[in-house]
Amino acid sequence: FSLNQHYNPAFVSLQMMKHAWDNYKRYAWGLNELKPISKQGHSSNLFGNIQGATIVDALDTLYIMEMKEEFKEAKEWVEKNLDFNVNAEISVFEVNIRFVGGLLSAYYLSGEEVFRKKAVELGEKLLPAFNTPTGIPWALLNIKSGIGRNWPWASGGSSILAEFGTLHLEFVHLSHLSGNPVFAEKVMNIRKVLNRLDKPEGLYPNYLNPSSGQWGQHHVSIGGLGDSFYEYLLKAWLMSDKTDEEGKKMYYDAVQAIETHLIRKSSGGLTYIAEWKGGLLEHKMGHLTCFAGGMFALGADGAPNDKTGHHIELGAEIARTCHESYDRTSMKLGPEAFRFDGGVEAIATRQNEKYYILRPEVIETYMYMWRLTHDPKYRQWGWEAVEALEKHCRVDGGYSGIRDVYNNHESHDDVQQSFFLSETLKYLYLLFSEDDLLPFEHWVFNTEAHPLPVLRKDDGNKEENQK
Ligand code: DMJ
Repeated sequence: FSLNQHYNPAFVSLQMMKHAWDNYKRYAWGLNELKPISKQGHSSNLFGNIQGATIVDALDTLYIMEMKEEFKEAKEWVEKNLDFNVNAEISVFEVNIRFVGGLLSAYYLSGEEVFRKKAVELGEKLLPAFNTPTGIPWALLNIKSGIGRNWPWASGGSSILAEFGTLHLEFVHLSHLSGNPVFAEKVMNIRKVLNRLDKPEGLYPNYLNPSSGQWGQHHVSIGGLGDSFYEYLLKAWLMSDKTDEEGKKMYYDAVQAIETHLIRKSSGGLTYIAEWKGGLLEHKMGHLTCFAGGMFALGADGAPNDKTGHHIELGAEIARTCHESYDRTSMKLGPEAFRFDGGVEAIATRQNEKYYILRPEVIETYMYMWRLTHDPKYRQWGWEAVEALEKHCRVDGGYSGIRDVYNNHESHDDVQQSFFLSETLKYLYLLFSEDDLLPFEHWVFNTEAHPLPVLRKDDGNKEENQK
Protein backbone atom coordinates (compact mmCIF):
# COMPACT_ATOMS: atom_id res chain seq x y z
CA PHE A 1 0.00 0.00 0.00
CA SER A 2 0.94 3.62 -0.28
CA LEU A 3 -1.18 6.57 0.76
CA ASN A 4 -2.29 7.60 -2.71
CA GLN A 5 -5.33 7.57 -4.91
CA HIS A 6 -5.40 3.76 -5.11
CA TYR A 7 -6.56 3.16 -1.58
CA ASN A 8 -9.19 4.76 0.58
CA PRO A 9 -7.57 4.45 4.01
CA ALA A 10 -10.84 4.41 5.97
CA PHE A 11 -11.99 1.56 3.73
CA VAL A 12 -8.71 -0.27 4.34
CA SER A 13 -9.25 0.03 8.13
CA LEU A 14 -12.71 -1.43 7.64
CA GLN A 15 -11.29 -4.35 5.65
CA MET A 16 -8.81 -4.94 8.47
CA MET A 17 -11.70 -5.02 10.95
CA LYS A 18 -13.49 -7.51 8.74
CA HIS A 19 -10.46 -9.79 8.65
CA ALA A 20 -10.02 -9.60 12.45
CA TRP A 21 -13.73 -10.15 13.10
CA ASP A 22 -14.35 -12.90 10.55
CA ASN A 23 -11.50 -14.96 11.91
CA TYR A 24 -12.55 -14.43 15.51
CA LYS A 25 -16.01 -15.56 14.46
CA ARG A 26 -14.72 -18.59 12.59
CA TYR A 27 -12.28 -19.88 15.21
CA ALA A 28 -13.12 -18.40 18.61
CA TRP A 29 -16.75 -17.27 18.57
CA GLY A 30 -18.03 -16.60 22.09
CA LEU A 31 -14.59 -17.01 23.68
CA ASN A 32 -12.62 -14.03 24.93
CA GLU A 33 -9.95 -13.65 22.27
CA LEU A 34 -8.53 -15.37 19.19
CA LYS A 35 -5.23 -17.15 18.71
CA PRO A 36 -4.76 -16.32 15.04
CA ILE A 37 -1.93 -18.76 14.33
CA SER A 38 -3.28 -21.80 16.14
CA LYS A 39 -6.79 -20.77 15.08
CA GLN A 40 -8.51 -21.31 18.38
CA GLY A 41 -9.79 -19.36 21.38
CA HIS A 42 -7.55 -17.55 23.84
CA SER A 43 -8.64 -16.85 27.36
CA SER A 44 -7.01 -14.36 29.61
CA ASN A 45 -7.46 -14.62 33.37
CA LEU A 46 -8.31 -10.89 33.45
CA PHE A 47 -11.92 -11.74 32.72
CA GLY A 48 -12.22 -14.85 34.89
CA ASN A 49 -14.76 -16.99 33.11
CA ILE A 50 -16.82 -14.13 31.77
CA GLN A 51 -16.84 -14.84 28.03
CA GLY A 52 -17.07 -12.85 24.80
CA ALA A 53 -14.55 -10.04 25.48
CA THR A 54 -13.86 -9.53 21.76
CA ILE A 55 -17.58 -9.35 20.95
CA VAL A 56 -18.36 -6.74 23.61
CA ASP A 57 -15.19 -4.75 22.92
CA ALA A 58 -15.92 -4.71 19.17
CA LEU A 59 -19.63 -3.80 19.23
CA ASP A 60 -19.21 -0.04 18.80
CA THR A 61 -16.46 -0.39 16.16
CA LEU A 62 -18.81 -2.59 14.12
CA TYR A 63 -21.56 -0.02 14.58
CA ILE A 64 -19.41 2.97 13.62
CA MET A 65 -18.04 1.15 10.56
CA GLU A 66 -21.63 0.31 9.58
CA MET A 67 -20.92 -3.43 9.58
CA LYS A 68 -24.61 -4.06 10.17
CA GLU A 69 -24.79 -7.83 9.80
CA GLU A 70 -21.86 -8.30 12.15
CA PHE A 71 -23.32 -5.88 14.69
CA LYS A 72 -26.59 -7.78 14.59
CA GLU A 73 -24.94 -11.15 15.26
CA ALA A 74 -22.88 -9.63 18.06
CA LYS A 75 -26.03 -8.17 19.64
CA GLU A 76 -27.77 -11.55 19.42
CA TRP A 77 -24.81 -13.19 21.14
CA VAL A 78 -24.98 -10.61 23.96
CA GLU A 79 -28.74 -11.18 24.36
CA LYS A 80 -28.46 -14.94 24.52
CA ASN A 81 -25.06 -15.66 26.01
CA LEU A 82 -23.46 -12.81 27.91
CA ASP A 83 -23.74 -14.02 31.47
CA PHE A 84 -22.39 -12.42 34.63
CA ASN A 85 -23.83 -15.00 37.01
CA VAL A 86 -20.60 -16.92 37.04
CA ASN A 87 -18.14 -17.90 39.72
CA ALA A 88 -15.28 -15.78 38.45
CA GLU A 89 -12.47 -13.73 39.86
CA ILE A 90 -12.01 -10.82 37.50
CA SER A 91 -9.96 -7.65 37.16
CA VAL A 92 -12.33 -4.83 38.12
CA PHE A 93 -10.46 -2.39 35.85
CA GLU A 94 -10.35 -4.62 32.77
CA VAL A 95 -13.97 -5.67 33.08
CA ASN A 96 -15.03 -2.07 33.59
CA ILE A 97 -13.17 -0.55 30.63
CA ARG A 98 -13.91 -3.37 28.17
CA PHE A 99 -17.29 -4.80 29.22
CA VAL A 100 -19.06 -1.95 31.01
CA GLY A 101 -17.54 0.61 28.61
CA GLY A 102 -18.33 -1.53 25.54
CA LEU A 103 -21.94 -2.10 26.60
CA LEU A 104 -22.50 1.57 27.44
CA SER A 105 -21.23 2.73 24.04
CA ALA A 106 -23.23 0.10 22.23
CA TYR A 107 -26.31 1.37 24.06
CA TYR A 108 -25.71 5.05 23.36
CA LEU A 109 -24.96 4.41 19.68
CA SER A 110 -27.73 1.94 18.91
CA GLY A 111 -30.36 2.74 21.56
CA GLU A 112 -30.84 -1.04 22.13
CA GLU A 113 -32.10 -1.61 25.66
CA VAL A 114 -30.29 -4.93 26.11
CA PHE A 115 -26.94 -3.12 26.29
CA ARG A 116 -28.15 -0.69 28.97
CA LYS A 117 -29.58 -3.54 31.02
CA LYS A 118 -26.42 -5.63 30.84
CA ALA A 119 -24.16 -2.66 31.64
CA VAL A 120 -26.13 -1.85 34.80
CA GLU A 121 -26.30 -5.51 35.79
CA LEU A 122 -22.52 -5.81 35.48
CA GLY A 123 -21.97 -2.50 37.29
CA GLU A 124 -23.95 -3.89 40.24
CA LYS A 125 -21.75 -6.98 40.28
CA LEU A 126 -18.68 -4.76 40.59
CA LEU A 127 -19.94 -2.78 43.60
CA PRO A 128 -18.59 -5.16 46.32
CA ALA A 129 -15.07 -4.25 45.13
CA PHE A 130 -15.54 -0.96 47.01
CA ASN A 131 -16.08 -2.69 50.37
CA THR A 132 -12.72 -1.66 51.82
CA PRO A 133 -12.01 0.58 54.82
CA THR A 134 -11.33 3.60 52.55
CA GLY A 135 -13.65 2.78 49.67
CA ILE A 136 -10.64 2.50 47.33
CA PRO A 137 -11.63 -0.65 45.41
CA TRP A 138 -9.81 -3.94 45.20
CA ALA A 139 -8.08 -4.83 41.94
CA LEU A 140 -9.58 -8.32 41.82
CA LEU A 141 -13.10 -9.39 42.68
CA ASN A 142 -14.96 -12.66 42.73
CA ILE A 143 -18.26 -11.56 41.24
CA LYS A 144 -20.12 -14.48 42.78
CA SER A 145 -18.90 -14.26 46.37
CA GLY A 146 -18.18 -10.51 46.32
CA ILE A 147 -14.74 -11.16 47.87
CA GLY A 148 -11.99 -8.84 46.73
CA ARG A 149 -8.21 -8.75 46.98
CA ASN A 150 -5.24 -7.02 45.42
CA TRP A 151 -2.59 -8.23 43.00
CA PRO A 152 -0.05 -10.22 45.02
CA TRP A 153 2.80 -8.32 43.31
CA ALA A 154 1.51 -4.83 44.19
CA SER A 155 3.59 -2.87 46.68
CA GLY A 156 2.40 -3.38 50.28
CA GLY A 157 -1.00 -4.83 49.37
CA SER A 158 -1.88 -1.69 47.42
CA SER A 159 -4.53 -1.00 44.82
CA ILE A 160 -3.23 0.48 41.55
CA LEU A 161 -3.77 4.12 40.57
CA ALA A 162 -4.54 3.38 36.91
CA GLU A 163 -7.06 0.74 37.98
CA PHE A 164 -9.12 2.44 40.69
CA GLY A 165 -8.65 5.77 38.85
CA THR A 166 -10.21 4.43 35.65
CA LEU A 167 -13.76 3.77 36.72
CA HIS A 168 -15.06 7.32 36.83
CA LEU A 169 -16.52 7.81 33.34
CA GLU A 170 -18.35 4.51 33.23
CA PHE A 171 -19.69 4.77 36.79
CA VAL A 172 -21.06 8.28 36.21
CA HIS A 173 -22.91 6.90 33.19
CA LEU A 174 -24.17 3.91 35.15
CA SER A 175 -25.80 6.30 37.63
CA HIS A 176 -27.17 8.38 34.79
CA LEU A 177 -28.72 5.37 33.07
CA SER A 178 -29.95 3.50 36.14
CA GLY A 179 -31.14 6.45 38.23
CA ASN A 180 -29.12 4.91 41.08
CA PRO A 181 -26.59 7.41 42.52
CA VAL A 182 -24.49 4.69 44.18
CA PHE A 183 -22.13 4.26 41.22
CA ALA A 184 -21.22 7.94 41.01
CA GLU A 185 -20.88 8.13 44.81
CA LYS A 186 -18.30 5.33 44.80
CA VAL A 187 -16.05 7.08 42.30
CA MET A 188 -16.49 10.54 43.84
CA ASN A 189 -15.27 9.03 47.12
CA ILE A 190 -12.06 7.89 45.38
CA ARG A 191 -11.40 11.53 44.53
CA LYS A 192 -12.05 12.53 48.13
CA VAL A 193 -9.51 10.02 49.46
CA LEU A 194 -6.91 11.21 46.93
CA ASN A 195 -7.48 14.85 47.75
CA ARG A 196 -6.94 14.24 51.47
CA LEU A 197 -3.49 12.77 50.88
CA ASP A 198 -0.18 14.59 50.60
CA LYS A 199 1.37 14.03 47.22
CA PRO A 200 5.15 13.86 46.83
CA GLU A 201 6.12 16.88 44.66
CA GLY A 202 2.47 17.09 43.58
CA LEU A 203 2.77 13.66 41.92
CA TYR A 204 0.48 10.66 42.37
CA PRO A 205 2.27 7.40 43.27
CA ASN A 206 1.01 4.30 41.45
CA TYR A 207 0.23 2.38 44.67
CA LEU A 208 -2.35 3.16 47.35
CA ASN A 209 -3.29 0.83 50.19
CA PRO A 210 -7.09 0.50 50.39
CA SER A 211 -7.05 -0.37 54.10
CA SER A 212 -4.68 2.25 55.49
CA GLY A 213 -5.31 4.89 52.84
CA GLN A 214 -1.53 5.41 52.56
CA TRP A 215 0.63 5.41 49.44
CA GLY A 216 2.80 2.35 48.77
CA GLN A 217 6.09 2.75 46.90
CA HIS A 218 6.66 6.21 45.48
CA HIS A 219 6.69 5.15 41.84
CA VAL A 220 5.08 7.52 39.39
CA SER A 221 4.29 6.66 35.81
CA ILE A 222 2.25 8.13 32.98
CA GLY A 223 2.48 4.68 31.40
CA GLY A 224 1.46 1.34 32.91
CA LEU A 225 0.02 1.54 36.48
CA GLY A 226 -0.65 5.30 36.24
CA ASP A 227 -1.74 6.25 32.71
CA SER A 228 -5.52 6.30 32.48
CA PHE A 229 -5.98 7.88 35.93
CA TYR A 230 -4.76 11.17 34.39
CA GLU A 231 -6.80 10.58 31.24
CA TYR A 232 -9.99 10.16 33.30
CA LEU A 233 -9.47 13.39 35.27
CA LEU A 234 -9.48 15.35 32.02
CA LYS A 235 -12.26 13.35 30.43
CA ALA A 236 -14.47 13.54 33.54
CA TRP A 237 -14.34 17.30 33.20
CA LEU A 238 -15.07 17.17 29.45
CA MET A 239 -17.85 14.59 29.88
CA SER A 240 -19.53 16.76 32.51
CA ASP A 241 -19.93 19.54 29.93
CA LYS A 242 -17.02 21.24 31.71
CA THR A 243 -18.84 21.51 35.04
CA ASP A 244 -16.60 19.11 37.03
CA GLU A 245 -14.20 21.79 38.28
CA GLU A 246 -12.56 19.38 40.72
CA GLY A 247 -11.58 16.97 37.92
CA LYS A 248 -10.31 19.91 35.86
CA LYS A 249 -8.12 21.24 38.68
CA MET A 250 -6.72 17.80 39.52
CA TYR A 251 -5.83 17.26 35.85
CA TYR A 252 -4.06 20.55 35.20
CA ASP A 253 -2.24 20.45 38.56
CA ALA A 254 -1.06 16.91 37.79
CA VAL A 255 0.16 17.93 34.31
CA GLN A 256 2.10 20.79 35.86
CA ALA A 257 3.88 18.38 38.24
CA ILE A 258 4.50 15.90 35.40
CA GLU A 259 6.10 18.62 33.30
CA THR A 260 8.35 19.72 36.12
CA HIS A 261 9.46 16.30 37.32
CA LEU A 262 9.01 13.74 34.49
CA ILE A 263 9.15 15.38 31.07
CA ARG A 264 12.63 15.70 29.60
CA LYS A 265 14.26 16.37 26.23
CA SER A 266 16.96 14.05 24.86
CA SER A 267 20.17 15.44 23.44
CA GLY A 268 18.80 14.58 20.00
CA GLY A 269 15.81 16.83 20.70
CA LEU A 270 13.13 14.23 21.47
CA THR A 271 10.69 15.06 24.27
CA TYR A 272 9.83 12.07 26.45
CA ILE A 273 8.07 11.25 29.71
CA ALA A 274 10.32 9.39 32.14
CA GLU A 275 9.31 7.27 35.14
CA TRP A 276 9.90 8.62 38.66
CA LYS A 277 11.09 6.34 41.45
CA GLY A 278 11.33 8.07 44.80
CA GLY A 279 12.86 11.18 43.23
CA LEU A 280 15.12 9.39 40.72
CA LEU A 281 14.28 9.27 37.03
CA GLU A 282 14.31 6.13 34.92
CA HIS A 283 14.73 7.39 31.34
CA LYS A 284 12.32 4.95 29.84
CA MET A 285 9.00 5.52 28.11
CA GLY A 286 6.40 2.81 27.57
CA HIS A 287 4.25 2.32 24.50
CA LEU A 288 1.36 2.82 26.93
CA THR A 289 2.71 6.31 27.77
CA CYS A 290 2.31 7.37 24.14
CA PHE A 291 -1.43 7.96 24.71
CA ALA A 292 -0.37 11.13 26.59
CA GLY A 293 0.30 13.02 23.34
CA GLY A 294 -3.40 12.84 22.52
CA MET A 295 -4.34 13.63 26.11
CA PHE A 296 -2.25 16.81 26.23
CA ALA A 297 -3.71 17.98 22.92
CA LEU A 298 -7.28 17.16 24.00
CA GLY A 299 -6.77 19.12 27.22
CA ALA A 300 -5.12 22.08 25.50
CA ASP A 301 -8.29 24.07 25.07
CA GLY A 302 -8.93 24.49 28.81
CA ALA A 303 -5.30 24.91 29.87
CA PRO A 304 -4.82 27.69 32.44
CA ASN A 305 -2.46 30.67 32.05
CA ASP A 306 -2.65 30.91 28.26
CA LYS A 307 -1.00 27.51 27.92
CA THR A 308 -3.25 26.19 25.14
CA GLY A 309 -0.54 26.43 22.49
CA HIS A 310 1.99 24.91 24.85
CA HIS A 311 -0.18 21.83 25.53
CA ILE A 312 -0.77 21.29 21.79
CA GLU A 313 2.96 21.57 21.26
CA LEU A 314 3.61 19.05 24.02
CA GLY A 315 1.15 16.66 22.36
CA ALA A 316 2.90 17.15 19.02
CA GLU A 317 6.31 16.47 20.57
CA ILE A 318 5.17 13.27 22.25
CA ALA A 319 3.58 12.16 18.96
CA ARG A 320 6.89 12.78 17.17
CA THR A 321 8.89 10.86 19.79
CA CYS A 322 6.49 7.91 19.62
CA HIS A 323 6.63 7.97 15.82
CA GLU A 324 10.42 7.81 16.12
CA SER A 325 10.10 4.77 18.37
CA TYR A 326 8.28 3.07 15.46
CA ASP A 327 10.53 4.42 12.75
CA ARG A 328 13.72 3.18 14.45
CA THR A 329 12.66 -0.49 14.32
CA SER A 330 12.95 -2.84 11.35
CA MET A 331 9.24 -3.54 11.32
CA LYS A 332 8.12 0.10 11.76
CA LEU A 333 6.05 -0.94 14.75
CA GLY A 334 6.91 0.35 18.19
CA PRO A 335 8.39 -1.66 21.07
CA GLU A 336 6.68 -2.07 24.44
CA ALA A 337 9.19 0.33 26.03
CA PHE A 338 12.05 2.46 24.74
CA ARG A 339 14.90 4.19 26.47
CA PHE A 340 16.89 7.38 26.47
CA ASP A 341 20.06 6.28 28.16
CA GLY A 342 23.26 4.40 27.45
CA GLY A 343 23.67 6.28 24.17
CA VAL A 344 20.30 5.38 22.65
CA GLU A 345 17.18 7.42 21.98
CA ALA A 346 13.69 6.00 21.51
CA ILE A 347 15.01 2.44 21.16
CA ALA A 348 14.31 -0.66 23.26
CA THR A 349 17.50 -2.04 24.75
CA ARG A 350 16.17 -5.00 26.71
CA GLN A 351 14.99 -8.11 24.97
CA ASN A 352 11.84 -8.28 27.08
CA GLU A 353 10.78 -4.78 25.95
CA LYS A 354 10.98 -5.38 22.21
CA TYR A 355 7.51 -6.81 21.65
CA TYR A 356 4.44 -5.18 20.06
CA ILE A 357 1.05 -6.59 21.04
CA LEU A 358 -1.23 -4.63 18.65
CA ARG A 359 -1.51 -1.77 21.13
CA PRO A 360 -3.33 1.42 20.09
CA GLU A 361 -1.68 4.31 21.97
CA VAL A 362 0.51 5.72 19.20
CA ILE A 363 -2.28 5.61 16.62
CA GLU A 364 -4.64 7.05 19.25
CA THR A 365 -2.32 10.05 19.61
CA TYR A 366 -2.12 10.46 15.81
CA MET A 367 -5.93 10.54 15.70
CA TYR A 368 -6.19 13.26 18.37
CA MET A 369 -3.37 15.28 16.81
CA TRP A 370 -4.98 15.02 13.37
CA ARG A 371 -8.40 16.14 14.64
CA LEU A 372 -6.92 19.02 16.64
CA THR A 373 -4.32 20.32 14.16
CA HIS A 374 -5.14 18.84 10.73
CA ASP A 375 -1.44 18.49 10.06
CA PRO A 376 -1.35 15.83 7.28
CA LYS A 377 1.74 14.16 8.75
CA TYR A 378 -0.48 12.41 11.31
CA ARG A 379 -2.44 10.66 8.58
CA GLN A 380 0.82 9.79 6.86
CA TRP A 381 2.16 8.26 10.09
CA GLY A 382 -1.12 6.39 10.61
CA TRP A 383 -0.78 4.99 7.11
CA GLU A 384 2.77 3.82 7.85
CA ALA A 385 1.31 1.91 10.79
CA VAL A 386 -1.35 0.34 8.54
CA GLU A 387 1.35 -0.83 6.13
CA ALA A 388 3.41 -2.30 8.96
CA LEU A 389 0.41 -4.04 10.53
CA GLU A 390 -0.53 -5.55 7.18
CA LYS A 391 3.00 -6.67 6.46
CA HIS A 392 3.96 -8.10 9.83
CA CYS A 393 0.88 -8.72 11.98
CA ARG A 394 -1.67 -9.91 9.47
CA VAL A 395 -1.78 -13.69 9.18
CA ASP A 396 -4.32 -16.01 7.60
CA GLY A 397 -6.21 -16.40 10.85
CA GLY A 398 -6.41 -12.72 11.90
CA TYR A 399 -3.81 -10.35 13.39
CA SER A 400 -1.04 -11.32 15.80
CA GLY A 401 1.38 -9.46 18.05
CA ILE A 402 5.13 -9.62 17.37
CA ARG A 403 7.86 -10.74 19.79
CA ASP A 404 10.71 -8.55 18.50
CA VAL A 405 10.08 -5.54 16.27
CA TYR A 406 13.83 -5.11 15.64
CA ASN A 407 14.10 -8.48 13.96
CA ASN A 408 13.65 -8.92 10.22
CA HIS A 409 11.58 -12.05 10.62
CA GLU A 410 8.31 -12.19 12.46
CA SER A 411 7.98 -14.29 15.53
CA HIS A 412 4.25 -14.08 16.24
CA ASP A 413 2.87 -14.19 19.78
CA ASP A 414 -0.37 -15.78 18.53
CA VAL A 415 -2.81 -13.43 20.30
CA GLN A 416 -5.33 -11.09 18.69
CA GLN A 417 -6.00 -8.76 21.61
CA SER A 418 -9.58 -7.53 21.98
CA PHE A 419 -8.30 -3.94 22.16
CA PHE A 420 -7.04 -4.30 18.58
CA LEU A 421 -10.69 -4.29 17.46
CA SER A 422 -11.99 -1.80 20.00
CA GLU A 423 -9.14 0.70 19.85
CA THR A 424 -6.42 0.28 17.24
CA LEU A 425 -8.78 -0.28 14.31
CA LYS A 426 -11.35 2.25 15.54
CA TYR A 427 -8.74 4.99 15.95
CA LEU A 428 -7.36 4.23 12.48
CA TYR A 429 -10.84 4.47 11.01
CA LEU A 430 -11.49 7.77 12.80
CA LEU A 431 -8.10 9.12 11.75
CA PHE A 432 -9.10 8.62 8.13
CA SER A 433 -12.73 9.76 8.51
CA GLU A 434 -14.30 13.21 8.70
CA ASP A 435 -14.31 15.04 12.03
CA ASP A 436 -18.10 14.86 12.28
CA LEU A 437 -17.98 11.11 12.95
CA LEU A 438 -18.15 11.05 16.77
CA PRO A 439 -17.28 14.74 17.17
CA PHE A 440 -15.30 15.66 20.28
CA GLU A 441 -17.94 18.22 21.36
CA HIS A 442 -20.40 15.39 21.95
CA TRP A 443 -18.32 12.34 22.77
CA VAL A 444 -15.43 11.34 25.00
CA PHE A 445 -13.67 8.01 24.54
CA ASN A 446 -13.10 5.81 27.53
CA THR A 447 -9.63 4.32 27.87
CA GLU A 448 -10.65 1.35 25.71
CA ALA A 449 -11.87 3.75 22.96
CA HIS A 450 -15.54 3.30 23.79
CA PRO A 451 -17.35 6.58 23.09
CA LEU A 452 -19.54 7.98 25.86
CA PRO A 453 -21.72 11.06 25.34
CA VAL A 454 -21.08 14.36 27.09
CA LEU A 455 -23.75 14.80 29.76
CA ARG A 456 -25.21 18.22 29.07
CA LYS A 457 -25.73 20.42 32.08
CA ASP A 458 -29.03 21.76 30.71
CA ASP A 459 -30.56 18.48 29.56
CA GLY A 460 -30.40 15.05 31.12
CA ASN A 461 -31.53 13.06 28.08
CA LYS A 462 -30.74 14.83 24.87
CA GLU A 463 -27.19 13.53 24.76
CA GLU A 464 -28.30 10.14 23.55
CA ASN A 465 -27.83 9.21 19.91
CA GLN A 466 -25.90 12.33 19.00
CA LYS A 467 -23.80 10.55 16.49
C1 DMJ B 1 -6.20 -1.18 26.72
O1 DMJ B 1 -6.91 -2.13 27.43
C2 DMJ B 1 -6.46 0.21 27.25
O2 DMJ B 1 -6.06 1.16 26.31
C3 DMJ B 1 -5.76 0.48 28.56
O3 DMJ B 1 -5.91 1.82 28.97
C4 DMJ B 1 -4.28 0.17 28.42
N1 DMJ B 1 -4.00 -1.12 27.85
C5 DMJ B 1 -4.75 -1.56 26.69
C6 DMJ B 1 -4.15 -1.22 25.35
O4 DMJ B 1 -2.82 -1.13 25.26
